[in-house]
Amino acid sequence: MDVRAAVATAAGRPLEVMTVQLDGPKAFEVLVEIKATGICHTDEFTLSGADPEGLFPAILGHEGAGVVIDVGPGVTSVQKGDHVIPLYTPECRACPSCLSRKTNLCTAIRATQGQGVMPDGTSRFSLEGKKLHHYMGCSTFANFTVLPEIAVAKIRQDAPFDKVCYIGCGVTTGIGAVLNTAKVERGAKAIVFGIGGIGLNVIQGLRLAGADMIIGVDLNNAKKEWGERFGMTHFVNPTEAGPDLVPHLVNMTKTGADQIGGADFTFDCTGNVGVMRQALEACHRGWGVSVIIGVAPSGAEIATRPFQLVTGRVWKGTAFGGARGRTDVPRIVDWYMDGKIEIDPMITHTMPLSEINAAFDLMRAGTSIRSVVIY
Ligand code: NAD
Ligand code: 022
Ligand code: ZN
Repeated sequence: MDVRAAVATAAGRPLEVMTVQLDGPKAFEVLVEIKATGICHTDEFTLSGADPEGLFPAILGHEGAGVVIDVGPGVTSVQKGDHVIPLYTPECRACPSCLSRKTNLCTAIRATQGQGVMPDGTSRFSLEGKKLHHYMGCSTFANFTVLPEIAVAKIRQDAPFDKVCYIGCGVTTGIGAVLNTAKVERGAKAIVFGIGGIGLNVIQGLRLAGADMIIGVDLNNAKKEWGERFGMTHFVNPTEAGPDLVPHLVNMTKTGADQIGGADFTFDCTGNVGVMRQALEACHRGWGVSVIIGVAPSGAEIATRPFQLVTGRVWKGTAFGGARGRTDVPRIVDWYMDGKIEIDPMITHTMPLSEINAAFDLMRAGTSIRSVVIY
């Protein structure tokens, strides 16, 4: 069938909106009509050419929501008409990782997903007979896409696509990092580095978990108001705190009986390795946990003195907020529909597919929190 897609033709080039061909779903695959998609940093990372694993030509996009139009042989967990969110981290419930209960990093289709093809090794997308690559197993920058059955979360029918698409990446990553990865407890003191599309969701996750002190750190003073809107209690701009940002943050967390100071939990939502070090070192001696969410440039390395870990600080990372997509994503959609979490104010821009390149410009300029393409 013919579908409308924004094609990444080559690294460093704008997306080209055009008609491409899509084959129907094969065994254990589903055809989904994408109704809305968010634009996220990883799409830009790949489009720019900075991603050494980036493949071209490809149909990018990994933060979507839509409707099942058709299912291939063997599909049992979803049917035509179901509303779904594509999952770049699938959940097969049968691989050693899924069965371990210790990680959300399902390995069932990992190799082919990284190669930009479906689990049978072929692509469903083509342009004039030439193959187009899938992206992160999702390819939501097309109004129809084909996904493995294990890579869709079935959600309730009354959830608005143009909002819940954000649960396909940013919302789940931020809230999941707090609840699944850090396991933040009531009364905790936390520091969030980088108050963007991810950091704001970490902040609302911390509010949900009942954290007492939520310090936000960002170079951009405009983020103070944004953070406060979602539960941030204190704001620090590193350029105003001087060279001693870490001692400054540690001081802020000192309370009467405890004069050591340091946060119970910190989160890097910048992808900057210098910030990752600050986040670890701003943790409380003996028990502070620092979670890396930001994706650093390819080849980057993190450093700290071993003393920091020997004295009980813990460094962790998280992918998709540690969420098991088919299990956890429908629950997060319910939380949104029940008013437990907010999404609407974070979607600062919407546009039709024809204007998708403007969404990348807004993201590069730091003007948007989230842009959403509505098909
Ligand atoms: P964003 O651009 O919306 O926000 C980043 C924020 O960090 C901005 O407000 C910026 O001003 C701030 N910042 C930059 N440098 C800083 C510094 N030195 N100190 C303090 N603040 C600084 O980006 P986002 O959408 O929130 O994404 C953040 C990161 O999370 C990206 O690296 C993205 O790739 C990553 N991410 C990871 C996962 C995962 O599963 N691990 C999922 C989604 C996104
Ligand atoms: C999403 N991300 C950043 C912004 N939006 C993002 C990028 C990478 C990962 C998670 C979120 C990630 C962390 C660990 C892995 N990935 C490896 C998972 C594994 O090996 O099992 C990751 C993922 C997908 C892809 C590449 C890397 C891909 O499909 N190409 C989850
Ligand atoms: Zn993303």
